[in-house]
Amino acid sequence: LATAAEIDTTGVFVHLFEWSHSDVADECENWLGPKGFDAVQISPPNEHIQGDQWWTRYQPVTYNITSRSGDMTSFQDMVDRCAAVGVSIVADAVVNHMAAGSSGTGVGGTSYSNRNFPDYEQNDFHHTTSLDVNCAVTDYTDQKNVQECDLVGLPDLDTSSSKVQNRIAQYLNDLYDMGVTGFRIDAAKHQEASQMNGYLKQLPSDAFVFGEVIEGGNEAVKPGMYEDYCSITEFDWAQEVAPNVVDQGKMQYLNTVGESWGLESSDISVIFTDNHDTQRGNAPLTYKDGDVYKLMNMFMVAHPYGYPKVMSSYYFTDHDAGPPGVSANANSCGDGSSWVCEHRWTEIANLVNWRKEAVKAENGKASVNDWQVSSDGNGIAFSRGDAAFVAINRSGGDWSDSFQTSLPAGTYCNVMQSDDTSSCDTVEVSSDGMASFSVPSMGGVAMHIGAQA
Ligand code: AAO
Repeated sequence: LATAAEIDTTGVFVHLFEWSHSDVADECENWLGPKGFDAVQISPPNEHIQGDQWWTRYQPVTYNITSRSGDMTSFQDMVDRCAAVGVSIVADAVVNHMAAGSSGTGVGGTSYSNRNFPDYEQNDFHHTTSLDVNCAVTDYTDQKNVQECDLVGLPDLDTSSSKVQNRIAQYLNDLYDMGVTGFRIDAAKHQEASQMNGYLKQLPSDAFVFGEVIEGGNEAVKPGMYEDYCSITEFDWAQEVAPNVVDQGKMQYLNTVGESWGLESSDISVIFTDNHDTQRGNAPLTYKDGDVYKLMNMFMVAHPYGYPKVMSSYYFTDHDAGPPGVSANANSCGDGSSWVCEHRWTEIANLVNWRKEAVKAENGKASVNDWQVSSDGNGIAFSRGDAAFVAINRSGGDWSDSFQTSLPAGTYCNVMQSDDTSSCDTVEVSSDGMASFSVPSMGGVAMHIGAQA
């Protein structure tokens, strides 16, 4: 049994979308470990259909560990090397359905035919008039339609069956035994919650699980139905927060973001500015929006609500386009044509250890204090306990002020610029906690007790 740290949902994790196992392993050692990231969500590691599109990964053929990201050996090497630097692996588990179509061959060479796979026969899938036919998900106001029909033509596993539950549990436990401690349950909304629990309850209790359940107005299936069994994706966080970052003068309203905004409870909510679907759909902001996007990520990582997941993308214009054919570690991050690597943007990356110091000092009681707002409502500043302070400025001009912090007197790195204590730009905090500095337009200033010059 490989060892990996239990996932700490007060931290921050990153989705390295479509990264290869060997690139993820390098990134853990070179970047994610030192910057304090808690975990990496990887693309589905199991055998999928052939093809260049990114979404081939969401059509399983077997649960063998072989995929565009690499084989079993590279997978185990990644899990071990990440665990060694304190970074856990969250596997994207595609277990609601199998591959579509009348026949095909997976990337590992396994053949399948219509609703027939090595692990499942036609009777293991939901069906209607005959074993090889099923209805389509068409009506989100009807729970049975959502959970027993096929999502975009993908054969829907009958999760009421104990055979199916046990096979899924076996797959997830195999991953756990290899050192994977977290799971994203893809299309969890399309499985009845207690049936999903039929396999989740077979996992060790320290596994971190979150279900992909998109809240939709007037829909029959709600995130709340899953909360007894796992954490959930809180898609509304981005929808509610983004207008306050995009529109002028509204940053000032962000201090109360959380349950009072109608969001699910903080301790079970995974939040993100965008994900691999919404960045190709209705995400309010993505990497394509530049600085405004960066500001929203800064707020996400600094503010205590939810378990933040940083999206790390590749450049795309074509919705279906698969990942670039070069390694993310061949100096291709941020080159404008291959990997975007949002998680390496200084202001996002250096706030991860900032959040860690804040959480450590808060002792389980998340707090936003010293809330300060600029005169135009575009600038916000706050402390987290007495360990961390941040100022974020969304206006077109710099914001110069004297700020109240709760930090002990000292000389701190402005970690938005650099966390290198031997060369960073510094901020002086006096014995009454006051500090005078200028917050750059469309940027920020941040200090924490772990980075003192
Ligand atoms: C591909 C082809 C298809 C082909 C199929 C089979 O594209 O043309 O039929 O193969 O051959 C991914 C791709 C699919 C791809 C699939 C398999 O996105 O295009 O199909 O791989 O290769 C629903 C589900 C949610 C799902 C989402 C895409 O509830 O679980 O659709 N996401 C996951 C993955 C995703 C993946 C799959 C599932 C399948 O993250 O990458 O698909 O494994 C409303 C509903 C949501 C619904 C959306 C989209 O959302 O509430 O439940 O998600 O619509 O249909 C506002 C509203 C909100 C609304 C949202 C989006 O926020 O409040 O209600 O807007 O419009």
